[in-house]
Amino acid sequence: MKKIIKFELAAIALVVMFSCKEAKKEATDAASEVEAVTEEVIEEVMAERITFMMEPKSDSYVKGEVTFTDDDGTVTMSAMLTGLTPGEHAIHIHQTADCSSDDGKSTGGHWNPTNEPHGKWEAAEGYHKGDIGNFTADAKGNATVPFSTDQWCIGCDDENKNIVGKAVIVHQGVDDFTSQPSGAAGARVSCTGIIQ
Ligand SMILES: [Cu+2]
Ligand SMILES: [Zn+2]
Repeated sequence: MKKIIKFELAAIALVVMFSCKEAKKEATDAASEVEAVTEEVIEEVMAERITFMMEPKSDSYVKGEVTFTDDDGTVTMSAMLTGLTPGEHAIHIHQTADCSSDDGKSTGGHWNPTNEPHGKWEAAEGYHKGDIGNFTADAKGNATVPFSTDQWCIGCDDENKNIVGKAVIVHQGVDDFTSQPSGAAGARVSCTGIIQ
């Protein structure tokens, strides 16, 4: 909001500066330019963005930050994690935003509002809305996980899309995309609730 006020002040300042008659047209042009920039900033602020801290579970050291941004119907997730063992791990959205148990099982199973089998994201045989998949941690145990989809939303009325009230879980193991109901990905090593 600070930015918007600053732009409005700039607009007023510009109008005052160019108030003599010859400069009037110039002032109008400058003012409308400032107005356009202000509108752009407002749009940026309106884009829904929520960030959560992931906490270690199952005696792990895995923590980090996950951000969800809803930009015109496309939700982008960006997770930055540390404390992993190097190599591949699974990451899912589970059904309940409750990380209270030490093993992360308080989050329940995979978020699956459409009642499909567990699988690889967008597989023809079906997949859960929480089946994000696997990512790779580097030799230091760090990872960045990018993911984007128009099948999620942040706080909309469509319960088949709404990720609010669910949880993000990182696993010690790898999702095999075939074992039911959750890909046999092993212990839940990091957790956060998605709350608005
Ligand atoms: Cu999982
Ligand atoms: Zn699943």
